[in-house]
Amino acid sequence: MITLHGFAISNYYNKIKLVLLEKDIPFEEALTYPSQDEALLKRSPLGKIPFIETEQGCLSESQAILEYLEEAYPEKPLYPADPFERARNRELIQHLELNIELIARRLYKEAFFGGVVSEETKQEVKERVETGLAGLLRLAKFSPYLLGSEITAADFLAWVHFGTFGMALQKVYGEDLISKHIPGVSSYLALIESRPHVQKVAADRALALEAFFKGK
Ligand SMILES: N[C@@H](CCC(=O)N[C@@H](CS)C(=O)NCC(=O)O)C(=O)O
Repeated sequence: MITLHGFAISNYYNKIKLVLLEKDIPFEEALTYPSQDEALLKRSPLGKIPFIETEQGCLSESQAILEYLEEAYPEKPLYPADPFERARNRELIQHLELNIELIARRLYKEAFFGGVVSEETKQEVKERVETGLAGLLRLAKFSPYLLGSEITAADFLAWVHFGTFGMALQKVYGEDLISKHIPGVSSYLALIESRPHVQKVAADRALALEAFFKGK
């Protein structure tokens, strides 16, 4: 049995949780917070979450975990069968995470953790996120899913990441930058949210966010 470590606010945690649910892989969740404790560093090299615990050992980095789950549990694939289409899926995922999520992440300190981000950083992040979103629109088809008529891994993580960085962008800039660059994104998100497993992850995230902001 796989144990998924992390907490339900984290987008990278929710990425793996949704993949596990959609692939029907049995797993249990363990509430684990990032830390620099030696015991945790042995399981996740930078003390980050998520990581999974398997019979063979621990594995961190959500994309490596996703690739592992696809290979070890091929019954319900989340990537297309064709090698080029698979690569397009990974291209979109990498674009979304490297060129949008990781940039927007620089705002999370202010958006979620009560810190302050400088005006200079806010300006730079806005420009780079807008460039990233414009690039996403060039890669994605929205027909109706990101890369065609079948739902794929890219859709599950796009839904997770849009939720988190969308919230941060809205809080910091008071503007829905995702809709500005990707018209029709709300009906796309509603389509993904019609799936029961997505609703489960959304409900768990909402509960965790409520508890988190109450504790602030
Ligand atoms: N590249 C990593 C990113 C994971 C990540 O950033 N996790 C955050 C929570 S969303 C974390 O553990 N942060 C604590 C830290 O940076 O020390 C992945 O894809 O799993």
